Amino acid sequence: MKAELQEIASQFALEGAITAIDSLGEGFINDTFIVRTAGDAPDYILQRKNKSIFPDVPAMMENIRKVTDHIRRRVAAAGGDPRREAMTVVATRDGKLYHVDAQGEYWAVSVFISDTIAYNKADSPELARKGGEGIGKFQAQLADFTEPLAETIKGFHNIRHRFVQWDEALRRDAAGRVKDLAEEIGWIESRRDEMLSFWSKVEDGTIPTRVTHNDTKINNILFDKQGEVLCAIDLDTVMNSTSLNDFGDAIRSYANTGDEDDRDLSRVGMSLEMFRAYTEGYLSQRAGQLNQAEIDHLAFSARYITFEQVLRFLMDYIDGDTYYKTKYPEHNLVRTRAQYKLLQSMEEQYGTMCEIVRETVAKYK
Ligand code: GN1
Ligand code: MG
Repeated sequence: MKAELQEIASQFALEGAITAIDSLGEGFINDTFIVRTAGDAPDYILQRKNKSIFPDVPAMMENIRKVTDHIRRRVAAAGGDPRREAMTVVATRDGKLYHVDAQGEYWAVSVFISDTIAYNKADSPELARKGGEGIGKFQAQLADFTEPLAETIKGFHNIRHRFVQWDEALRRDAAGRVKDLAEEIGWIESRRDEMLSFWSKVEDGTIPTRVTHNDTKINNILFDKQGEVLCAIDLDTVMNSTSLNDFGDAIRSYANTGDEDDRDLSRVGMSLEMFRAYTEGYLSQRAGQLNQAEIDHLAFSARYITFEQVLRFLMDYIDGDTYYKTKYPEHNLVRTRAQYKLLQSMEEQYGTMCEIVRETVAKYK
């Protein structure tokens, strides 16, 4: 494998000789490596992109290039350091944004930003506030981005589309698991109408479509050693969607007192303190730009995305674990239950969440 990785990495226009290639990170979808180089040259991130999940890797890489070029220009104009505050995609020696290996696998490279930290868990409200600022800034940097973006995964956060997949998964019952999941399936069905009714506001334009990251869990944000946000990474799902998805998905990640796949459900719940901190950071950057419908649905978006995540983990379990990487046979079911506990905790505290959003908007608008 080492020799093959070396061969693949050498297709890209890297500075400096390769000294080592190691596995990196916790992604559920792609395989990620760090390529170390000699001397002053930067290190690099090498990724095998999951082509069964991203059917058009070239279009995805084109999205990422456009968006990171735009951010780099904005950072430079604001007097920042574009090499640290933006992702930089590295092309192959013949100028392509990806390399296809002999097995037909797609590979891509970006510059590794050194002296940074990627957290798997938010351990303080201060970190959550900074994370909120980071995504707020990311959305603000892209507010004037007008180039078309490809839809890299069809209907990614579109619950109407997810319900079509869900109904098919139940009908297929590929792994014969449906009979044992009556309770869990009930969690999804009892919320179908409420979730679709939220989504119809996106469909009719009441809630606008913007450029969004779509995968804002905490380990997709890079912090420097002083705890400041440098930039958002993992831009595979950057697309046009509602900015609420980025807020909701971040709350799902930052404000969970337990782990995404906690077996101990007593650890799982939504921390109002972390919710408040993230909301503060986010709205400090975005309060003036969001319309009233977005503000009115900000708290609900956390329920929406967490519900969607329950559905997606359960659907993958029903399908026989074909989408997410799993570490043990029941992993997707454990994830389903842990995310459902988080959803219930959000539902219980929803009134207070709405109140916090109102107070924070008043402060920053
Ligand atoms: C996946 O790629 P990664 O691990 O950052 C997934 C997200 C899920 C997340 C759950 C393309 O994110 O949508 O919310 O796992 N990405 C894709 O942790 O499906
Ligand atoms: Mg990731």
